[in-house]
Order: sequence, then C-alpha cells, then structure tokens
Amino acid sequence: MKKENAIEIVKPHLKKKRFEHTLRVADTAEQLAGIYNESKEKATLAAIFHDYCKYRPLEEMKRCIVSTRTLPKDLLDFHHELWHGPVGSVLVEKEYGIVDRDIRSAIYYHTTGRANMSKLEMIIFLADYIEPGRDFPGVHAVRELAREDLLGACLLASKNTINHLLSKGASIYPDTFHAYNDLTKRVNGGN
Ligand code: DGI
Ligand code: FE
Ligand code: FE
Repeated sequence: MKKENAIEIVKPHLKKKRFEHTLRVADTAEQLAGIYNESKEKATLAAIFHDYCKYRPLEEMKRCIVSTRTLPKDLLDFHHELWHGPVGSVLVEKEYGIVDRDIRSAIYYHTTGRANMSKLEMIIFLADYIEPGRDFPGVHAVRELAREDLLGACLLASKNTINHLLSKGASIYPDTFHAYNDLTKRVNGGN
C-alpha cells in the first residue's frame, strides 16, 4: 500500500490533533528507519496505522478482543487505552488486507512494548514517544538518545512511562514490564 493511500484511509478515523500526531509519527519513524537500517516503507505504514483504532467505540474493541483467538483476554482487565494497538493490528488485516507480520506487530505493541522487540517495533514505540509534537518531562533526552542508540532510547522511554504510571497509581500491563526488563538486559546485561 502506498503512503498516500494509507493516509487517506486513516484520516476519517482520527480527530484532527490525532491525525497530525500520526503524520509526525510517520516522519519520525521514517527517519529512525534511515538511521537504523530498517525498511522505510514498513516503518511508514506501521506508523500511519499505529493509532488507527484509537477512537473505536469501547464496545467494538471489547468484542474484537473477545472474538479474536490470538488476542489475550487479560487486556480487558486493564485500561482501555491499552486496547487500540492490539485491536488495530487485527483490524488493519481484516479491513485493509495488511498481512505483513512485522507491521502488524509494530502496531500491536506500540503502547506497551514487549520483551524481545524487533527493530521495527522499537522504531514505532519510540517514534510515538518522541515525535516533535510531544512535550513532557524527559522527552528531550530520549529524542537526543534516539539519534544514536535505539535500545538505550527505548529503555529510557519505557522507564519514564513506568515512572509516570506509578506516580498516577495506574495499573501496569505485564508487557510494559516485560519491555523494561528485557531492555535493561539488552542494554546493561541486567542484574
Ligand atoms: O495513542 P497515543 O496517545 O499516541 O500513545 P500510546 O498508545 O503510547 O499510549 C496511550 C496511553 O497508554 C498513554 O497515556 C500511556 C498509557 N499506557 C502505556 N502503558 C500502559 C499505559 N496505561 C496503563 N494503565 N498501563 C500500562 O501499562
Ligand atoms: Fe497509541
Ligand atoms: Fe500514537
């Protein structure tokens, strides 16, 4: 699928702010793909569709999770913000025939990350976090690190997100911890 087609497809599904965020994530992901030798086509498509399901009605996302064998049911025990990635990864295939596993899994894990993230998964996870419209404490350092250290930047982003969730007293999905633990191991050897 061409970039322009993908953009036309997602546009009506997103509010204006979210659509603009999506375009910036796509640019950022393309840049990261250039730095880290990943397919720019895959990075761009995954980025354009990463928030495709962000505004689906909660009942529809719930039905999708319940009826899709491959989606873990424990998602329903956590905040609904965690649903749009997994549901998006299923619906881009159903609705637009995007079967590429790398792209679908980058969409799936963009919110939480997971253990053993692929390069493309890390690029989308990070691009979503550092796109130039983002402005929260710590983002600048992650942006700088992202130019030269993909794993280190993902680790810092993951650490910041967990700290933020802890400070709010929010529950933390297992994959969010798995991403952090795995990244510490890959960066520092863990301990
Ligand atoms: O969709 P975006 O707003 O562009 O960003 P996102 O998909 O990365 O994150 C959506 C929200 O999910 C964000 O406010 C952080 C939150 N989040 C990430 N990991 C967890 C989480 N929320 C909970 N409760 N638990 C998590 O593990
Ligand atoms: Fe998202
Ligand atoms: Fe996003």
